[in-house]
Amino acid sequence: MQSSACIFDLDGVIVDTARYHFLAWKRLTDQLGIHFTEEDNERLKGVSRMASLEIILEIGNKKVDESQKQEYATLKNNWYIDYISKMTPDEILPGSLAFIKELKNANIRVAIGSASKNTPMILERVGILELFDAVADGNIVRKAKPDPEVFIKAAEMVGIKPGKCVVFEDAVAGVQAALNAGMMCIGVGSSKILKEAHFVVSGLNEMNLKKLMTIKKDIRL
Ligand code: B16
Ligand code: MG
Repeated sequence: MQSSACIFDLDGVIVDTARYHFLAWKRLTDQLGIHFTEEDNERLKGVSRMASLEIILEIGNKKVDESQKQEYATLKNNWYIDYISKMTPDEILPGSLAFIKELKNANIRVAIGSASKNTPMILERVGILELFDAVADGNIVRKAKPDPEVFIKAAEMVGIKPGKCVVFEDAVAGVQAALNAGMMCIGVGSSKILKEAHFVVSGLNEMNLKKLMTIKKDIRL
């Protein structure tokens, strides 16, 4: 497993920020008179901020101009930042730290590949910014998942070829991005939703190095 890397999506894999995204979007939709449910929120997972806003406006059947869109996205993000600025290390999802530390001890590179522009703040708040060899996020990529750019960038940053990278993802768009990057993908969540992933676990607490090596042996990219 030397000369290989594991790339982790952030929201929904290492921390559960989906509820904060939901609360912030809900504040906006309440203000705009759009009926927005937790089920609708599922469609926003792994999707960039502006693309999420487009989906919400489509749900509400609202047409607004570009400057208004920017204003709405900023409002939502300010509320979201209020929530995440209060996050603590307790919010790291079970098993994540132990698994990442096991990988590092085995000399496997670990990186973040997230759509979120708030990645540095979240990693810093939960105290794990220093743990990663590289952080590729919404601040440095131009194309959103399912485009592979964020994972390709993460691989480049750790100096490992895409075919030697394993991505951990909770969103359908993220799984597609990993496959588009030519990487092995382990879905984190429901196997009914993450059908395209090579293997699915319900959380990183189900992962360890031995299991990863067994899964890798069975998969030909
Ligand atoms: P921000 P991930 C994604 O993060 C979230 O899943 C998605 O819901 C969010 O809209 C997106 O980041 C952008 O986040 O507004 O903070 O830039 O799952 O790719 O880690
Ligand atoms: Mg995610």
